[in-house]
Amino acid sequence: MDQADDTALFRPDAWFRTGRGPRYEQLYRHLASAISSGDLQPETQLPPERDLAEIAEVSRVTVRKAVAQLVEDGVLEQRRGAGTFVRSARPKMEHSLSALLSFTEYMRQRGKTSTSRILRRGVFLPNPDEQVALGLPGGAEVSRVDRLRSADGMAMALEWSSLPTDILPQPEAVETSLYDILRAMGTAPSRAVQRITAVNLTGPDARLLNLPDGAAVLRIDRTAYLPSGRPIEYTRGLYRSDIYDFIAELRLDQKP
Ligand code: 16G
Repeated sequence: MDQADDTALFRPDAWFRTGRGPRYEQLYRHLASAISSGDLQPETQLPPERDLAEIAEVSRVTVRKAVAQLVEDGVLEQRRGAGTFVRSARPKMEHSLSALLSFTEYMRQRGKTSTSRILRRGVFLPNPDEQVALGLPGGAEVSRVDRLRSADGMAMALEWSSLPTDILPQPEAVETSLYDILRAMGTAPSRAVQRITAVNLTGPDARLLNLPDGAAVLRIDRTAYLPSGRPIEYTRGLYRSDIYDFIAELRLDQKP
C-alpha cells in the first residue's frame, strides 16, 4: 500500500489561489482532480488529518470538510483504525475502459484480419526503461514479446512488449493477440498512458515494415495499468503513419 508521502501535492502553492473560493472547496477540487488524473493512485493512503492540515496550512476543520466531500463522492474511503485511502473501485471509469483497444480489435473494427510474426519471445533481465515503467523490484525478470504486426497481410507495426513475469509467465503462449491472453487470465489492462512521437525509420526496422530507410513513422510508447493502478505492460511500437491512422485512446475520468 502506498503512502502519499509526496507532500508537494498538498502544499498551498499546489492548490490555493486567492479569490477562487473557500479553502475547503479548493482543496476538495484539487484532491478530486489528483485522484482522477492518477497523481493520487488507488490505495494511496492520505496523511492523517493533523499532518494534512499542517502541510496544506489550513485548519483541521477545512481538511475534514474537503475529505468528507470526497468520501461522499465515493473517491476516498475511511477505514476504521487505518486511515483515509483512495478507493480502487471506480465504476464510471471502468465503463470507459472498454475503449482500450488492442491491435487485433482495432484492425477487426476496420474489417481487417491481423496477424503477428514473432520476432522474439522469452524471459529476460529488464533494462532500466522496463524496470521503471513496470515498477519491477530488484532482481525481477521480465517477459518480452517482439512482434511484426500485419493487417490483411500488410506490415503495419513493430511492437516490443514487456510485462512482469507473474502477469505473463509464458511469453511463448502469445500468438496473435496479447490482450486475449491477458483477458483470459483476468489481467487485461484497463487504462493506458501513451506517448506519441514522430520518428524516422532506420535499417532493419524499415525493411521489416517494407518502407524505405528514413520513412516517417509514429512511435507510440504505451504503459498499461490494471484497475488497481499496477503497471503491467510497457510496449514500444513503431506504426506506419501513412496507413495507420492511429487514435490515442482517452480515458473518461470521474467528474470531481
Ligand atoms: C496495441 C497497443 C499495444 C498492445 C497491443 C495488444 C497501442 C499504441 N499499442 O497495439 O500496447 O500490446 O495493442 O494487441 O495501441 P494484441 O492483443 O492484438 O496483441
